[in-house]
Amino acid sequence: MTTPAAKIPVLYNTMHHLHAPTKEYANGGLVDYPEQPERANNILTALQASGLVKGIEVNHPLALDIIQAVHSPDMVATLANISAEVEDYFYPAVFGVRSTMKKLKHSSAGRLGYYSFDVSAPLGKHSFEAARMSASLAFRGAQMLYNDDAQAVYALCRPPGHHAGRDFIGGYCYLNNAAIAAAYLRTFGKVAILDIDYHHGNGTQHIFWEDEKVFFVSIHADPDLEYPHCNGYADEVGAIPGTNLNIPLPFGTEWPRYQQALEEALAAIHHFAPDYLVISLGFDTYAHDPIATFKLSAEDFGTMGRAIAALGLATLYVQEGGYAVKALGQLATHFFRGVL
Ligand code: SP5
Ligand code: ZN
Repeated sequence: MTTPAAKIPVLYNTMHHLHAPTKEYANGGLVDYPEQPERANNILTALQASGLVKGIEVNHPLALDIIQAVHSPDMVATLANISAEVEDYFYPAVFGVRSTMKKLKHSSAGRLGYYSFDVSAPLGKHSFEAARMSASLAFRGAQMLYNDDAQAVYALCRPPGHHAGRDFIGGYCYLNNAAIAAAYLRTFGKVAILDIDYHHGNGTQHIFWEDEKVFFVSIHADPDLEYPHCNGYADEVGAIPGTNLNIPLPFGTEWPRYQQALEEALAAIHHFAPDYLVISLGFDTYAHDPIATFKLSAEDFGTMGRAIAALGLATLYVQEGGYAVKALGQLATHFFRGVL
């Protein structure tokens, strides 16, 4: 094996441990919360051992005005306030019908439900701080790309972000890390976002729906069958047609079909000719993911990394989902070996 030319900076912070819900609601009962702190630990440990990366700890909480460039200021304030006040995890349960409400009132239960689209993003005492630090990693990565510090940077974000829209949270996501990075980079040029998480990135799509400088492309399980159900269909092409591309795939998709979709996505990105590329990187397309159905192998992630890097673009990799907790280190190692 040859020695890699340059190590990939991996941006991390350990305070995500303080955000650790234990249960989520599913089908009439409670099940273990899949989005656990061990996910990020295992990835970092394996990457450090691989010699492929250079770890950089980021400790700077992201300025609120940078978050508010992407998210509704009232939502950000609501999440911060509720998070600071709660003792145990607070779950949304009443989803006010927006069109019937004159004004959003003070009630925390009313407010959290108003800003939630599902029941899987509970707020604990440190959830907002953790989400804010997670966003800070992605933002720092974007700055590093702009400053030409590296051609590829990995933000090891947790909690994930791609289900969070301008004014909604859900799907284990609070602040849209990839979107915050892309919104910064878009001030310097055109940005493509490629979302390869198993689930459609409905939040990211929402944030850039009307933005012709940001091309959002997502490969994911068909929302007719899979979460988030309401978005991710192929006919969602953006307010300006051609600025949004959804490639939904059937349950059980294996590598040959996935690779076709990836080639289609990469060709569309090449045609858009962006100055920067942001990857919403989910490992839940893995064959043994406990909540998903695709059938990719660890080696396939290496091929994927190589294909993305072959575009030759300055690229920020932002961690999203992936719940085969023990395998994540191995998957990330394959992926970034492919990138290098
Ligand atoms: C960031 C991210 O990957 N969020 C995903 C949130 C998905 N939550 C709902 C999953 C429901 C899927 N049900 C599958 C049952 C498998 N036993
Ligand atoms: Zn996912």
